[in-house]
Amino acid sequence: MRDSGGLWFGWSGETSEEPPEKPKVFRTGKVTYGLIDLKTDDFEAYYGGFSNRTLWPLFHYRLDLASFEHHWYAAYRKVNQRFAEALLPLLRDGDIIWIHDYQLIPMATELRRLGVNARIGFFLHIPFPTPEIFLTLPWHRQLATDLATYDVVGFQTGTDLREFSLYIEHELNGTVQRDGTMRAVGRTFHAGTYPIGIDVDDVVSMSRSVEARKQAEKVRATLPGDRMLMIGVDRLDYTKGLIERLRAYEMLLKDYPSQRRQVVLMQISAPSREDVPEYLEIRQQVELMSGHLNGVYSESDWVPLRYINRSHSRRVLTGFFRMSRVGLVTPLRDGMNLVAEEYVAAQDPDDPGVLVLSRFAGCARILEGALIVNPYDVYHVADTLHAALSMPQAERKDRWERMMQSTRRNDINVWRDRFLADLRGDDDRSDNAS
Ligand code: GDG
Repeated sequence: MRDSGGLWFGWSGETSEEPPEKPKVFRTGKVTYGLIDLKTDDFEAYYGGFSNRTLWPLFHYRLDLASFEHHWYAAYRKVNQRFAEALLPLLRDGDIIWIHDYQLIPMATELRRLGVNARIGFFLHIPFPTPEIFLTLPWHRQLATDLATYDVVGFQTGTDLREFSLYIEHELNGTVQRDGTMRAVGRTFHAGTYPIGIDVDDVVSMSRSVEARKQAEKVRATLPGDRMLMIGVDRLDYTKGLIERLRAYEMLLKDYPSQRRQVVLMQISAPSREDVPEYLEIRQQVELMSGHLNGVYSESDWVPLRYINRSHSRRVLTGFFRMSRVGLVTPLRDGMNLVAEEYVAAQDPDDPGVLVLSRFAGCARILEGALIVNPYDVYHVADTLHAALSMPQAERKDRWERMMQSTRRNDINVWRDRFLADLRGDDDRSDNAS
């Protein structure tokens, strides 16, 4: 948008008892911003409630953590309606509209109700669950109808698209064609996979920046001899598999005593959604487990785990990635996971590190050269960590080159261009990327 211009519309980040009707509108460069405040109660039920305590756990296969509160759902619909009404006066003829993520599924329905004829696309950044899970949502039919109201619906992976197709065919008696054309609830639309990627050159240049190098050197100075660093960077979220990761690390230290004193794991977990009780719980579990692990395995001159519960700038993170022999990305379920691709792009081509990656992260389909693990099988993850730490340089280079090539082939520009081509209805509709 910075290059081509357009309108970015969304929540301002502010809530109040009596928010103004009209959005704040301002321009920076070629981009116009339209931002609305939300009523405090609506926001809590819409965002903290339905978005983050119903849809987020459900779509990540955590039925055990999902709550189905009817007033949350009512607020979800109301806020989407409010977004659509505030957006309407800002739309111009010829606009195409691209809606992002699970907080905004009803937007096409609301916009169509207001008479908007523009082409509207939707991209889901998180997984789409198997129908048996989706069906537990009391409003599954309404949300699926909302999705069918878009012209283009985009998913991260073939698995997400397959689960959605199964739902369309078996629950809505719809039809799904090989080219992604779907018919259901009286609507015809296109659904496809558009794996999101990163701005590779940006990450490469950040990782070589003075700031990144300076921060990495500071860490290096605390690691005597050839001690190796492993790194994990995730929002502190129960989908990211942090407990299982720490258990696997403990298993490594227990089963491979030669690795003790040789390795340090730096786990950076940025605080996230702290008002949601399940996030407080995962934080307490991680704190307990970290204390346990360091208590049992630390020695007077070596501490195995550095657990940091603060966010860092992306530039600094790239410096940490570059100096880490192993990148650990082991979510239990993840739409794509960009940290994995950033780890790859930040490596030194002459001496790259190894990526240990969950098969349940969308990017496992892209990053073939990673060591792929089942994060629930902590024994196997421990063995894989040992293999990663012992991997000869030639194999590390070979694996990294393959990962770097596919990261480039599936970068953020490819993602954007493919989605927008399909949304515009260009004739040469893109094939699904691999
Ligand atoms: C959702 C889906 C999907 C910067 N500082 C920190 C930090 N960052 C940056 C990372 C990365 C981004 O935040 C995190 O992106 P992820 O993709 O890893 O994960 P989610 O936030 O869960 O994003 C995901 C994504 O949307 C895009 O479609 O890939 O599956 O869940 O760019 O550099 N990240 C963390 N700590 C920091 O201090 N964790």
